[in-house]
Amino acid sequence: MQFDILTLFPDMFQGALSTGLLQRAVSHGLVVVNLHNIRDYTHDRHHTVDDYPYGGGAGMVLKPEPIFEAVESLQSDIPSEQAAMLPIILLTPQGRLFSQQIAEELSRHAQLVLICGRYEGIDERVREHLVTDEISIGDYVLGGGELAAMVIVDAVVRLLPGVLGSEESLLDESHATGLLEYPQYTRPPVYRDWPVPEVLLSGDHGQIAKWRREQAIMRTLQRRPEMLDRAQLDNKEERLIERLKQLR
Ligand code: 6GU
Repeated sequence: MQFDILTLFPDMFQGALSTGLLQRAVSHGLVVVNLHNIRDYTHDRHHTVDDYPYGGGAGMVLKPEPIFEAVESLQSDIPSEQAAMLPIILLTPQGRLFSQQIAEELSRHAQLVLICGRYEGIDERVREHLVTDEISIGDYVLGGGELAAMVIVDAVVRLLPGVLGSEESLLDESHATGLLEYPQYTRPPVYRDWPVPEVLLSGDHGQIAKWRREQAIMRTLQRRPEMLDRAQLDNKEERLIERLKQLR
């Protein structure tokens, strides 16, 4: 899978790309990340990327020309049928809220273009005539789309076949199951005064799976009850939840 990231601050990505899961995915050839400095697509002697807003007001607005030229240059590198399908995603607090489901959806594409917004805004014609999707990573304001782009690349890359050690680690995890994760323990069996739940030491894998599922349901009910509306639960689990709700 290939990511083409348009940014004014390509250096911000070096840490994220040179450590951990992403570094491994890149070095194994599972992922290609190309960073494109928007400033390189200017033609004036000062490499101007922004300008004053028409109508006045605070702050600067990213100019449309370098962004159009950068994206069109990428589109011209691939067959036109592919270019017509290529997602051009603007990272902005005004976008649709990023989620595991959107990560899964994006992971099915062979290539994504991510445009990192900066400053107080971006010329609306970029939205209207170039961008195919707008994504936000949460209800707070960042200085720019770079950190959001890294969040999206991380969440998408770990879904790609061959990136995680065992494929199983995807199946159990929060948001994939629609539940929060069950508590995990490792050695020692007693730390200070605090023992590991006995069932986990029992070797009874049936009981362990049952306990974990119950813990995941209880934790979700406590912390994110709205997630239970969309979780896949059997009748017995539905009854457990009703009983737990009575206890509260
Ligand atoms: Cl994608 N960009 C910015 N600037 N702020 C954000 C965001 C994106 N998502 C949440 N806050």
